Amino acid sequence: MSRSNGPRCGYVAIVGRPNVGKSTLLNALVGQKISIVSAKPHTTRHRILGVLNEGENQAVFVDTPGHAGRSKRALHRLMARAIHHAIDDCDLVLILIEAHGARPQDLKLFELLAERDARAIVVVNKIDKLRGRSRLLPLLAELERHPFVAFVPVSAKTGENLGQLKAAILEHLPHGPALFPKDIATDRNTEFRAAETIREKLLGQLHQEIPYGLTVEVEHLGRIEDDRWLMHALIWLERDSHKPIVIGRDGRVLKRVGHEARIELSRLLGARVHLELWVKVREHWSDNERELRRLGFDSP
Ligand SMILES: Nc1nc2c(ncn2[C@@H]2O[C@H](COP(=O)(O)OP(=O)(O)OP(=O)(O)O)[C@@H](O)[C@H]2O)c(=O)[nH]1
Ligand SMILES: [Mg+2]
Repeated sequence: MSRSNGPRCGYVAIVGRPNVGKSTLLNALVGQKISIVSAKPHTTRHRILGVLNEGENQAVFVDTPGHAGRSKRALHRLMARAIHHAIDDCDLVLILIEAHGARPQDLKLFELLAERDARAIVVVNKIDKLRGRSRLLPLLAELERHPFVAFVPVSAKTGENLGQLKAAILEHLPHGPALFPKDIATDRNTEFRAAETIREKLLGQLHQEIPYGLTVEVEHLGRIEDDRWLMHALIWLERDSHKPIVIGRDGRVLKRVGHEARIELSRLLGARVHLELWVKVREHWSDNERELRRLGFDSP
C-alpha cells in the first residue's frame, strides 16, 4: 500500500476565545469526558490531548485555554504560550467561533493563524442557539474572505453535524501511522483528571472572581480495597477571605462539591471513592512561575 492512500493521522489544535465550547467539542469528538467544561470563561488552563480513532485513522486533538489577549499574570502568560505551541506543533487547527458571529477577539485569532500559516477549519459552534439557520449565511459569507480550508457549523452540545466535522478533519490530516495505541484516550494521568473534575464542580458552585484564584492539587490517591479508592485533595485559594465562601455555611458548598465530584470520580476510576477535601491558602500562587510548576502547570 502506498503512503499516499494509507491511514491518516495528525495533531489537531482546538483554539478560540474563552467559553466558545472548545472543551465541549473535544469531549464530543472523542466520545468521553476528557476536558472539564463550565459556563465561566477561562475554565481550561492546560494543553490537554484527546484521541479519536476512526477505523485506521487517528486525530489527536489538543484542547487549549481560551485566547484572551495580553495579560500580566504568570498563569495567563502560560496559557497564551500553550495556545501558540499548539498552533505551531499541530497539523491542523480548528478555530471555534460562536454562531452569533465573529467578535474582535475572534478576528485577532484569525490574524494569528494567518501569520503562522496554519491550516485551519472554522467551526461555527452553538448552532442550537440560533433561531433559523438562514442567520448563518452572512457569517459564512464573511468567513469566505479568510483562507480557511473548510467551514463547518456544529453544535458540540447536541452533537449536530459532528459527523461532517470529523470527515473534514480526517480529509485534511497527513498520511501516516497512528501515534497513540487505540486504548489511550488522553495524555493526562488520573491525578490530573481528578483534580480537574473537582475544579469543575467548584466552578459550578462559585461565583465572582474566586474561581480564577483557585486551583486543586491531588495530594494522595490510593486503592484501599479492590473496588475502593482514597483520595485527598487540596483546594488552593489566594486569599483567606475566600475560605468561608468556598466552604459555605456549615460546610454546605464544599459538601456539594464533594458529592458531585465523587460521582464523577467513581465513574473515572471504575470504583467507589472516598474523597477528602481540604481548603488552603497560598497567596499569589497564580503569579509565581515556580509555584505554578509545582502545581503541575506546563513549563514556560
Ligand atoms: N447551547 C450550547 N452551549 C454550548 C455548546 N458548546 C458549549 N456550550 C456551553 O458553553 C459553555 C462553555 O463551554 P466550554 O466547553 O467550557 O468552553 P471553552 O471554549 O472550553 O472555554 P474555556 O476553557 O474557558 O476557554 C458551557 O456552558 C457549555 O455547556 C453548544 O454547542 N451549544
Ligand atoms: Mg475549555
